[in-house]
Amino acid sequence: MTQPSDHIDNMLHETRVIAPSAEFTAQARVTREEYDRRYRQSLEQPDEFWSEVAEELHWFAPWTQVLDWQPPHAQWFVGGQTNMAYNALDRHVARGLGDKRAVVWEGEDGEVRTFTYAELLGEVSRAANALTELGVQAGDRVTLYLPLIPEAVIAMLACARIGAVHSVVFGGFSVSALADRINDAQSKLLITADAGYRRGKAVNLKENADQAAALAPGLEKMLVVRRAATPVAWQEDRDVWWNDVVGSQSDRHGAAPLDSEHPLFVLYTSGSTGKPKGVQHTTGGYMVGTYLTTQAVFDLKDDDLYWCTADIGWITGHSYSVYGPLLNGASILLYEGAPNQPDWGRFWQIIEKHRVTILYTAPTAIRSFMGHGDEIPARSDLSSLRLLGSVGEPINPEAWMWYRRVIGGDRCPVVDTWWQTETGAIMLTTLPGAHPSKPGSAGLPMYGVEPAIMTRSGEELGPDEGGLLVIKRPWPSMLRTVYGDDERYRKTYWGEIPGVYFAGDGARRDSDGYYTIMGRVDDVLNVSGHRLGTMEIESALVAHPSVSEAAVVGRPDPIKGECVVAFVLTQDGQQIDPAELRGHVTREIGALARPDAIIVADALPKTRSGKIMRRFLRQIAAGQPIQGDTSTLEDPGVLDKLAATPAV
Ligand code: 6R9
Repeated sequence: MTQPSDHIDNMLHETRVIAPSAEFTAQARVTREEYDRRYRQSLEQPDEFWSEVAEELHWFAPWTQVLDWQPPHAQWFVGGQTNMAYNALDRHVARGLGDKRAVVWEGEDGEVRTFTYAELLGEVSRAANALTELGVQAGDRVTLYLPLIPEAVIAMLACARIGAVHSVVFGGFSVSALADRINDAQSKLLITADAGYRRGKAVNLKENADQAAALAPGLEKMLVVRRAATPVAWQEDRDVWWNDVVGSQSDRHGAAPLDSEHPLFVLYTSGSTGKPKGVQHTTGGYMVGTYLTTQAVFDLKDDDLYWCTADIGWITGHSYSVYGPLLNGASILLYEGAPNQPDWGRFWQIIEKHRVTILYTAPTAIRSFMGHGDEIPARSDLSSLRLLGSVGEPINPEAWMWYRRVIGGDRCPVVDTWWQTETGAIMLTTLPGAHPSKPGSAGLPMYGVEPAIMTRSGEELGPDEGGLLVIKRPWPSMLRTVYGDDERYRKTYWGEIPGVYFAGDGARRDSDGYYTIMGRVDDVLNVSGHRLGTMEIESALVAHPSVSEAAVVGRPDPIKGECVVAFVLTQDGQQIDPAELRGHVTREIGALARPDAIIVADALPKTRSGKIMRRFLRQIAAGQPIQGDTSTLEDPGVLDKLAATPAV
């Protein structure tokens, strides 16, 4: 891991402040006074605070202790029994919301499917009965490899309903990425589809699933949703059609009362070293955290139509496309396809057609839209929108301003929400009716979140000093462990700076208490809002027969935030075919990891102890002059040579 300096330079000086409008504040769920009071209560009387929130949800048995903190292991709502799917569905049907729209889904081809809360409960119950019939029991892991279709949400909720632990793998991931995740989680069942639509083409998921299954000896069954009517290979003793086994079940199912700390899901994310980590979340705390943050941050009201554009393969899709809004009884919109299908106006047409009121998307998408000009969104009526959100990476102030002006009509507040797969729920944000926004700055801590900026040695830094973002106390929706590797959990999150949660991001806090995120400090890239470990991409590169060594760094990219730059050494002076190598990385990991630039080198800049100095590679990749102390390098001459080598 590279050692960032203790102080991180502060490059951006943004001074614009945009206050919420009087109209928005007048109707907002949370005012400034309310935030101040509840935030103070959440830190000073955490048990009372969290009990009040949790009591709004249904528990089959009450908890006896709010928090049991045995650092670095936390248990929340100890002894309580609950069920995520019950709270997301049955609870609303029981309070008379059965006929309210839960999910409005639009396929890339324009097909629309709508489910009321009562209908969704029926479908989830059928799927839960089917999973049980297939032999899935509470605690078993189930891998999902699906396009963003209603069955994906139904499958997640069905797992939650019976206490099976879902592990959703993004449908854009490759065979080997899928196989690794099935094996690491020891899943018995894989739920997939024949294909999914992406940019007008049917992408054959079953084919990938078949190849992954061949590499995953523990996998017993494959449940296949028919989405695209594409021909598929079939293994009679293993494969079952969703329609056959789910369609024939009863639409009644009693949700299992589960321990508050019963695992809800595992989601794999990139870390700085080694293979992806299975981030483990549990039931009660995650439920309370996503429930509270969704209503406070998105100012949710009964008549909202809320759209989070994240795929369920990412944490944002878990917490804010599915669980958080359904826990609040909201109507959610889901869209299967690409933002530019058939053209860059698709999102705005969807908003106009369905009258979406809240939009939550990523800076990489916002920058792409911005690059295609103001005229395209201007063609659609966006007047239904009342609130905008951003997540996934730092949003540059110009993109923030564009989002507010062109999409939000200068009327909608913009919330920039900082959080992680590991945090489960939003940690830093402004609340739309309570706080002025500062473009580029995430804002203030959510309830119960106690952040600080520290040096590597644990010294707290003051206002406007850049350092490492840490969280000083446990919170309900935090990860509980790394699946199958608790040591890695201890070391990565609570061992870097002893006693505090280490987020891996650089940040600073201004004199108003607003936090601005300055990007990752570890060897993790953020490409289009998705975390990719440099290690993983390097392993894929060296797995290619003509590559002997590889180093990967990120380069700032106007649209993607960061893009992948690969430095490779060849095996015995072999030729590199760049297209071939890019195809290889796409096959090994997925298209997100595809290098934008490849630099074929004779040597990499290494210290005498053999550590690659990625700091210098980052400068070379960005076309910057070499800065910093090169004296620890074995051969500083390597740098000039690399800088003079054109990328392919
Ligand atoms: C939710 C999610 C987490 C990393 C995180 C940080 C970056 C996310 C951000 C942001 C600046 C924001 N990040 N939101 N950086 N401002 N509003 O994206 O989770 O995929 O685990 O990524 O993303 O670097 O550490 P995940």
